[in-house]
Amino acid sequence: MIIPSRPLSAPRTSTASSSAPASTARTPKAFSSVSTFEAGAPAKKSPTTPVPPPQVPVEDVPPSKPDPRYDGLKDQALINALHDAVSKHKDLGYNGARKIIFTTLDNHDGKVKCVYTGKEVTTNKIPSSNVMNTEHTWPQSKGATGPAKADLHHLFPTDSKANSIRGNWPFGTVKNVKWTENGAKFGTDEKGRTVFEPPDEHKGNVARALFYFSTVYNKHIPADDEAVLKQWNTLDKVDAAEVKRNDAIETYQQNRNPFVDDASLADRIADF
Ligand SMILES: [Ca+2]
Repeated sequence: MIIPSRPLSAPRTSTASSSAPASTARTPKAFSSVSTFEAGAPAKKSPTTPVPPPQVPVEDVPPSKPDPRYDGLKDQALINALHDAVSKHKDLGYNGARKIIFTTLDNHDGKVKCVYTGKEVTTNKIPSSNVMNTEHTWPQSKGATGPAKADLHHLFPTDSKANSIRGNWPFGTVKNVKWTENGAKFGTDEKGRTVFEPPDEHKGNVARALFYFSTVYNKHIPADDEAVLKQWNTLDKVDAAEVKRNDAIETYQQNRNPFVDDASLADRIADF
């Protein structure tokens, strides 16, 4: 993969180990438990009627009950509690994760849709990478490696061209458009930063995926990115399809994205 020469997100200096490699590690906590299962997977919910992909946020889903484990917590204390609660999960392996995405998780009536462009492919297997790819919302080149490379909570099907255009650029609001398709945009923002902007209906999903990733894998989100993501978390609220996907992922890897279960958690964290 060609990696544009832009700085990696900085480590959280207050907690990063001085001996940590110059990567994005926030704490020295080893990610040692990823191949284990949480005991007692929760019961599956009843099947729900498939919902069409919303062009605008559908009727808001009532937030699930506040989780008592997070009562009264904010900032790093909340991050720590969330990490302890959800980081343990099954490592599906990258091929395993991709197979799930293209054959069941994001396969609806035999079709898989790009979350950026809306393009669809008809498939019952992992398609050619010339057609559709697996998007790492948190890029592999910025730390989505090992178990993180196969973590379904931040993986989505994307058209190969759009996947390539996004590359490992940060997300942001495009002002000067260099490429656009179906609401997805690539270009520069008002500060001149090169950024990628997903279509409105995927903006909140991106934000909540990155909040999850930051929390589970101890990665810092740069301030410029975080400001936009928090706006998107509010703009594109959790809908039934996102809840259903969170439920389905739990059946595969035995953990949930708590920022989908309760989108207000993100506002209690001043600095991811
Ligand atoms: Ca959405």
